[in-house]
Amino acid sequence: MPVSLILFNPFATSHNPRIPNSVLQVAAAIEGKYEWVIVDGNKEKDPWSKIRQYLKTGDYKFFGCTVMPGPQLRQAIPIAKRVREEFPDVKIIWGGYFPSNHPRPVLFSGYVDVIVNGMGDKCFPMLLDALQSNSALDEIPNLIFRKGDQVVTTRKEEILDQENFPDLPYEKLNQFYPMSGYLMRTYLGSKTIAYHSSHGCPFTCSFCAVVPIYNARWKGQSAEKIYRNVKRVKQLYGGNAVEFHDNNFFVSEKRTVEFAQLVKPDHMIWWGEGRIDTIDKYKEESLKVMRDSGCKMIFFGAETGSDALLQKMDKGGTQSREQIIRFAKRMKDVDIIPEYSFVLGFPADSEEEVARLIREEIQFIKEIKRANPNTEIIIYIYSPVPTENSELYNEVRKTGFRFPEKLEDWISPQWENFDLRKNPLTPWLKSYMIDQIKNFETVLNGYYPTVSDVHLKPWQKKVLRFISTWRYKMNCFSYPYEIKVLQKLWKYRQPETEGF
Ligand code: B12
Repeated sequence: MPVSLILFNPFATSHNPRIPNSVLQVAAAIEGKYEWVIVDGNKEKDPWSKIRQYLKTGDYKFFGCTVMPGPQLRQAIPIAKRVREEFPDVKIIWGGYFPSNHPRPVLFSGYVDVIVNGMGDKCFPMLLDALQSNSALDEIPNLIFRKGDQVVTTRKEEILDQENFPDLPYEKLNQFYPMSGYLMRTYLGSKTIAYHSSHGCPFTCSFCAVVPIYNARWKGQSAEKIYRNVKRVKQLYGGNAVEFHDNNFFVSEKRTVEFAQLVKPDHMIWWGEGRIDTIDKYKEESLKVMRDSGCKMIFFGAETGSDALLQKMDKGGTQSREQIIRFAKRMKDVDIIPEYSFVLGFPADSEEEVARLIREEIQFIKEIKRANPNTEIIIYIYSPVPTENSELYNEVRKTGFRFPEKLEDWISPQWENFDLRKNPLTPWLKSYMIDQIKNFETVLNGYYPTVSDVHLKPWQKKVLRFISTWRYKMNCFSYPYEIKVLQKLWKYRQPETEGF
């Protein structure tokens, strides 16, 4: 009998669980060689009891878990710990952004044996073979593990060509959890498919967690492959819209246009994440083809209206304040909604300077809204990622900021907030500044409720706007309780935590 393993996707969201692409792609890589089962924490009330049932059969030798920072840790940590305690012979492997970026606390926890650092498609089957035969791991790429007190990081392999990767085993996932439960009702459609068509990003923004993993490399599937798979989900399970989960879907204009042309006859609305500077270089006809094919909204990291800060983030030179505003207008003309995300609360030389920058960003966001009121605004608070050698991260370290050294500390409420980029523990940000940002966000979302909240009725949006008008216009953001009460009552959707 082939050796079996459990792949675990810890709980990330109670609304709209997406197709668990991370574990599914890993499963595709070992299909035929190893038996696998999936446990999805988004779908199970008590995933541990399910995992335990599997392990008690004695058939499972490996436990693989994907982990992104934030609430996924809340299940990933205690469950890995229990696997170790009750089934000490089972090898525990973690992959995904969290362990790749924070290997030390993970490995020194004592309950994670090996980390897959970056793409797992090639190294994971090699790792399982090596663990099976008790052979050395040193020559296998993309791994991090411990030898005594030493942490060994093996050679990072070039980003893999995904064209010949096997297609994702949706049919098998469907046996564990019905695919219909993963096709979400969103602003884009009633059955939205989550598809991931590329890895990496060619840029090196110093605040971004993708950079340490992919080192400014990007590779994507061909338009034909993307279309074939999207069509497969449409035909098999009725998918009628697509949300591309790529870090940067739009790197290649040619690929984007080809995909748009292929998907146009299917009348599927689609969405993806891109860069302002990249898409600003697209030809007018390309934007038109995209819009006509169903591209209704694109997510962009606008980040800040300060050219100096853009420079510090390694995003200057190619993106500027002037361009951010001009591009919002350009998107209005082609009828694609730009979803702009901003990162507020960067470190500065003095407390006054940090506070001044926040005030300036608020006014900049209002300026964008004047240029194109349809622009959707997403606000994050800056939480550092360990991008070694970047000016920004060096500055952060000088303030005394340190990540937790003990894995369990990551699930304390403060650090969870840090991960959600809502209330980080960065020493330069004072609580009145966080209040200021959050209060502005409340008023902004009142005055301009997001179009992506499909449950909010038009009359509710009107009421929200009406009560927020005076605050928005007069820059009076403190204590916006009346707006908060309505947002809570009507379960206002915040793309920041529900989306990306
Ligand atoms: C889908 C998604 C979500 C979904 C959750 C999906 C789920 N698992 O249920 C939702 C929308 C809920 C979500 C929320 C958040 N997310 Co999120 N999310 C993503 C997204 C867009 C796609 C992940 C994915 O499916 N990738 C496709 C797979 C194929 O790629 P992969 O995960 O890299 O997997 C490969 C390797 O990493 C490795 N691997 C991964 N897991 C495993 C496991 C094993 C066992 C092995 C062997 C290998 C392995 O092998 C895989 C194949 O090569 C990524 C960005 C991205 N493009 O990856 C962000 C991303 C992971 N999210 C991120 C963040 C920060 C969040 C939030 C915490 C914050 C926020 N405000 O958005 C929230 C809260 C999460 C929570 N509630 O726990 C960040 C992490 C950054 C960081 N600091 O490390 C990312 C990278 C986005 C970004 N660019 O900033 N997210």
